[in-house]
Amino acid sequence: MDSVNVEYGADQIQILEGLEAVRKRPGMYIGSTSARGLHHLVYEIVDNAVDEALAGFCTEIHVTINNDNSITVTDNGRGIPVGINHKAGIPAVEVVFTILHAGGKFGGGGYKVAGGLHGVGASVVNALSEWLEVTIYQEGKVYRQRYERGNTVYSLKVVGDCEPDKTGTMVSFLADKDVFEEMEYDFNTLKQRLREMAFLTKGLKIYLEDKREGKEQKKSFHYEGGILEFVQYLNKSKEALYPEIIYCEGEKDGVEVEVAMQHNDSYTENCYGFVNNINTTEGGTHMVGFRNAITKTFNDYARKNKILKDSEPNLSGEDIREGLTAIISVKIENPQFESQTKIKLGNSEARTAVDNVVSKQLEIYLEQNPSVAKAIIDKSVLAQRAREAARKARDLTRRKSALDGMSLPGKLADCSDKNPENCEIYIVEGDSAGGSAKTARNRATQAILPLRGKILNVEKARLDRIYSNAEIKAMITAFGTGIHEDFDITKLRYHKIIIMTDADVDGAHIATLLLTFLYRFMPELIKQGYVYLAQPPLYKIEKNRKVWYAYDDNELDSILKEIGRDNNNKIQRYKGLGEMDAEQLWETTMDPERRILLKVTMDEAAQSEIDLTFTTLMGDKVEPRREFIEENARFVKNLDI
Ligand code: TTJ
Repeated sequence: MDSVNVEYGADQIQILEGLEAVRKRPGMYIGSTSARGLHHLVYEIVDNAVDEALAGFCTEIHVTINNDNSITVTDNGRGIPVGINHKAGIPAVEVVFTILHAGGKFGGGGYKVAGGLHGVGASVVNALSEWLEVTIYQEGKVYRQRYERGNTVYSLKVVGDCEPDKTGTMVSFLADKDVFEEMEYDFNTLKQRLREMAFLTKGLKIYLEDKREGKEQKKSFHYEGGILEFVQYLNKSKEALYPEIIYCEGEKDGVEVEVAMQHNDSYTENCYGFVNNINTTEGGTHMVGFRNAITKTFNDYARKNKILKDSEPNLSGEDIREGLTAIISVKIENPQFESQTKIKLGNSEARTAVDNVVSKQLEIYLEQNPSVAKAIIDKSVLAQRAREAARKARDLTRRKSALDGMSLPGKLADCSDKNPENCEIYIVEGDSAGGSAKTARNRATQAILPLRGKILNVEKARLDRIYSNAEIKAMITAFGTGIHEDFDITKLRYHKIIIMTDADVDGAHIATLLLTFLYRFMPELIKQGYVYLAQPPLYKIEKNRKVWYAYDDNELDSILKEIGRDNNNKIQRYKGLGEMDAEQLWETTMDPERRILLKVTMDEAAQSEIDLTFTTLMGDKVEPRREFIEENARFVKNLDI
């Protein structure tokens, strides 16, 4: 063996140790080994191709879920370099796939994603795959290399010829079933992230195809308008306050800034920040810069044009952002992320860059579009008044609860145990079901809060109305957490909040209204896994004094198959919780030993899609809602408990 080979061997050992670390603690690199981690593998590979698109060399990306559950990602970029990387002594492509944290910086331009849960490098995907194959098209040749669990199976080799002008990279991999608890890809999850990617990279065409048997489907995304179309998409189920989308774009101190915004007539703010295409769910300096800019610019404009009198107070940022949908996208060479979760941007130059670009361009826009400016400021003034009224209402309840020692709502049948970890609260639709639930419950640990009829749709009400709504007030006091700036999760009185509604369309609607309230006003409860949906049965089957319950039609079928379909069967379809007596309700829906609870979860990576789900389901426009329900039959089925 000559010395070069010895060195090569030494390198290999180091490489293996690196990837072995990934296999030992996969969670450290991809967040988790659940379904979320599995999907991160795909995003990780796609991010590399998107980087090539951002650098201006790739126009199309294809993502395929193959029938064997492997994934193929193809782009038409320059192709990962196949030449020897002098530092490592192996082809650059092999460096990309076998050396940890070799994010692919070859000194070329473009942005590398350096933070977030992904952006950890293609080698992590390789380490966590049963096999991975990379194919590169360059200068008329097709190169290929294969790895298994991160180990090289064969060195990079030429496997054929291609058209001389064809270039690109193709990566296929099969996630390792020894690593992941969940091996099923969800088409919708990938679809949402890829759609977001396409919005954020204007002009880029992304194709998603599911080739799994029985699940065959395709979807493609291509937005010449980029984030401008993103805002349009997010507002499609709402009434816009003005027809155009305000758009600002510019560069300062190495930070590229792109902002699109439009107000709608709702009362919620939907502003999303992205850094190098990663959703910064905890915000950061770019968002601070954006908020500063719009607060200052609108107040200046309102004063200058006498819409706000000298005697009147400034509009607050919150007032101006009421009903605002905005995308704030920055591209930055070296993003610094704060916080554990790495989704909060820290670079101060991002704040000044966004503030500058938006302030300058928005000021000009408002001068040129006085009717838009007036519509936004009028809405902000109304928001300001509502907020003032809401504050007074809140102060009043605060003072009252201080006086009478935090009185719980009258309708609440509380449990006796005072340790929140043991306690659950059932939010029950209707007084009669509430009555049965009160009789049925375990008084030590189960509290019941009955709500009357339909609860307020918080998507369509201003703060003052929301805070003075009796049902909402009852929930807030029962939970004990307070709300808004008072919210304190450590004061939560129950570690399970269980929504129990009828198993019909109305029940699903009420469940959705309740979830919307929790999502908008107490998202921490959902994020930390305290919120559940009860699952009452749909059918009761009786035969020869024996009783079975079925929770859906399939289950009814299999029970009937088992016990035989004959005239002795008595099948009752429950129309509502009220039809069950207390004992049945306990047996089927409330007994911790026998009941089925659905935990409500949210994929924070898909924040904008969750918002869209609620605004579409709860909004005024019928057409988008119908389309949404058709497209997302599964989600609705989930709600249609
Ligand atoms: C880097 O700079 C020189 C020319 O090639 C650039 C590059 O790496 N391009 C590139 C990487 N295009 N596509 C990729 C890529 C695509 C997939 C699907 C997966 C990975 C790991 C990289």
